[in-house]
Amino acid sequence: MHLLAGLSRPELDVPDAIRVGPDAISAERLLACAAAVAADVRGAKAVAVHATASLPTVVAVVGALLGGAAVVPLPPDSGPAEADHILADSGATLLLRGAAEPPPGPLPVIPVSLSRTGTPASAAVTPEDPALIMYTSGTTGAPKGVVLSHAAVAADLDALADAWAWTPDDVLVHGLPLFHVHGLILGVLGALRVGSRLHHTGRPRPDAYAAAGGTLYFGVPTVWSRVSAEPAAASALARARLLVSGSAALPVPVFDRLAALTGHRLVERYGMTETLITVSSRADGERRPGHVGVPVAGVQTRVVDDEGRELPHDGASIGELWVRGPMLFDGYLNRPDATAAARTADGWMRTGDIAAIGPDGWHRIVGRRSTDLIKSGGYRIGAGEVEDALLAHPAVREAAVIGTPHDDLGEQITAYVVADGIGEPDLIDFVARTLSAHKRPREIRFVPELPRNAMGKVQKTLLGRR
Ligand code: MCA
Ligand code: AMP
Repeated sequence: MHLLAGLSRPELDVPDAIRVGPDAISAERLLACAAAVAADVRGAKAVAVHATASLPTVVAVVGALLGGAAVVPLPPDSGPAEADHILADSGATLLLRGAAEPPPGPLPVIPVSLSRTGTPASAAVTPEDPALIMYTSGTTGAPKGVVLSHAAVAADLDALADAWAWTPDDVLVHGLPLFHVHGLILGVLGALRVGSRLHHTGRPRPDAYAAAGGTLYFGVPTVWSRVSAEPAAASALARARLLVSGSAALPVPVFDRLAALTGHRLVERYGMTETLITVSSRADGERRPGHVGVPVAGVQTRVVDDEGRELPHDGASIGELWVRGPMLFDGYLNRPDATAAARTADGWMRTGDIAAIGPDGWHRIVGRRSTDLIKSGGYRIGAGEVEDALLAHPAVREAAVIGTPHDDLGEQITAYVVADGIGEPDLIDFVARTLSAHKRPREIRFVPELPRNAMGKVQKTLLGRR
């Protein structure tokens, strides 16, 4: 079955089947617009998509997939170095983008519009072919390209449709960015595979969620926290069928407030770019605050100690979570070393998350192994990348970046910097010119020196206390 099989469902045969912000389109029209893109990309192995939250982005992604090219979503606010890295590393040969702002850049640009159509004809793709290459931060260095096959994406979306009883009768609502797994793979390709209508609200604002009148809602914990702070918006969601949270830990008080305001106990699910979504609570099952649920169809999980020995599923033994299943990535593009380090020979992904599994199979995520991966507003940010951006400023002598607790964002990026003659706003601006907006430090604490151990390594665990 084609990845986007749901596009032929009669439920999508309406003029506003797929809405993004102010623009809406029927599935038939989407296929016709995407066909023009598919003809343009035919023969290309990978194409980049300037992934604004807009309908042309959806047309570009569908067109590229139908044309047999792997999609490389480019965050629209990427800094110049970030964008150059993604374009060069991915091997993308074309850049697809809405017609509005033709950019300078290294690649030929294909303008994508809602008025140009072609004749639908899918290229021959096999399930093993790459569907997407998603760039994601590691603890150090530039983001790595996560290669996800058509088969992996299809397996995950089918497992989620099963877990969430997601059908063509649903109307999916969210306002998440279209360059990550959550907003793009689950939030767009999921709807187009299941055949449910999609209403993307442009931004994930509580009032927009309330006005959309959907049945199935996606959000990161920051979004749900903001909804829970607006009782009028929250109560409008009482009419929905299912509210789903993911990408970071959902605080128990937010779960409780939403239950009181909406009557819904949120479904929480867990995943990562490299594995897609592997664990979730179910539409037809219990919802347990502070827990992320049970493995979705086809997934095996285990927790292991530092030597890789499996720990008992007793709810108390805490170790690294490993996952295995048909939705896992093929590897990091051009990085066999990093792929080998992340995965065992028999196919387990070492997630880097610390978890406990109960005797009933319920998973609880306790934290991360490394302090160098930060989750802020649901975005994954590598400390090393931000440190490199800070150190590029001539006034900065040393820099160490950590995540510190933040009521709204879960964690905020806090930088400890040894520098002469520069202030906080100027340094934050400097980073913002190099990296995407969400990678900017929220706070810079200037210190005379960084705490180091006898080997000279910065002791980040001591930093949060300063
Ligand atoms: C931000 N601002 C700043 C700074 N940082 N200003 C000065 N200094 C800073 N350091 C500005 C912003 O530009 C914005 O301005 C305003 O402050 C508010 O920013 P913020 O608090 O960040 O809120 P926001 O812009 O409303 O964004 C919150 C958000 C966003 C909507 C929740 O973080 C978001 O879209 N997160 C989703 C991330 C996601 O999709 N992750 C999925 C990864 P202005 O208002 O002027 O713009 S995939 C994944 O994790 C897996 C597979 C999974 O499990 O799903
Ligand atoms: P990303 O690659 O951006 O998808 O980030 C993946 C990481 O997000 C995981 O390794 C977890 O640390 C975190 N994550 C995703 N979902 C959850 C959740 N429900 N609870 C706690 N952490 C989560």
